[in-house]
Amino acid sequence: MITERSELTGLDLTGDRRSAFDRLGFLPVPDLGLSIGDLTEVERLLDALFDRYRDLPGEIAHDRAINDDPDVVRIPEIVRCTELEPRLLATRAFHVVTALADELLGHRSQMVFDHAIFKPVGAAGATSWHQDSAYGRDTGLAVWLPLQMTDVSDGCMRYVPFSHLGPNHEHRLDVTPQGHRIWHLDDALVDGMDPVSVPVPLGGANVHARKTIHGAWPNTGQRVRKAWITIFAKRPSRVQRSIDRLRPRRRSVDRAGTTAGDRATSN
Ligand SMILES: O=C(O)CCC(=O)C(=O)O
Repeated sequence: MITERSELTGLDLTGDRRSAFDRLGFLPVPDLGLSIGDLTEVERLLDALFDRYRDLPGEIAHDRAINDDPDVVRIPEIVRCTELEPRLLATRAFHVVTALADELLGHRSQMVFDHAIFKPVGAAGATSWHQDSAYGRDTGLAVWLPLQMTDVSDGCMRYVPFSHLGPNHEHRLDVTPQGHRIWHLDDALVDGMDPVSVPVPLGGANVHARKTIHGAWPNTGQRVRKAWITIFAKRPSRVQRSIDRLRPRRRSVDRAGTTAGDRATSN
């Protein structure tokens, strides 16, 4: 396995999963206890959404790459998959990732956003470096669940260890030819921060905190790199939920929990 740093060497993954996650800002979970059938169930539902990719509105289905060729989609993304396909919420995979989020947040969690990125074969696009906090709230976490074994050549995730303990960096904004807004950090800045690549075996996942700097390699492999990403925040208390219900409703809330007017709507 090729990695930029010899994988997680030198990083302390000891202790319970929550303390390792709090320390590093991300956590590889090599085995979620899911069966092939559990993963296939998610894949079947997401495949059906990606079959509709070209028919879905641009706010929902778009290319995350800066790409001038409308015939080639380099980093196809569909956001709010669970709203389009609520059966995802009934999958065993969803229950397992929710339990993982509860464990790592040390609190009952709720999913606040989800999206899927299916990187095609032969149209390699790297997911640019960013902190999810560039899109809104800086607390909570994302569970990155690939639907196949994912090595560097398939387009695995990359993280900067401990970056969740540092600042919210100023991001640059790119607007794709289709009008999709992408906040990103310069490669040169992040390359100097000693990032690590984190391949995932089939049935595993990676989790990262919203302030953790991350990106993903392009898919240069032989199969579509499919990943379902669910974003969780601590579930507010019953009292807080009642107060929230009394507040005037915000018109549209993005994956980060900020209103559409605050910032872009995509990680
Ligand atoms: O799946 C990918 O390529 C990147 C995912 C990511 O960066 C994110 O969910 O914020």
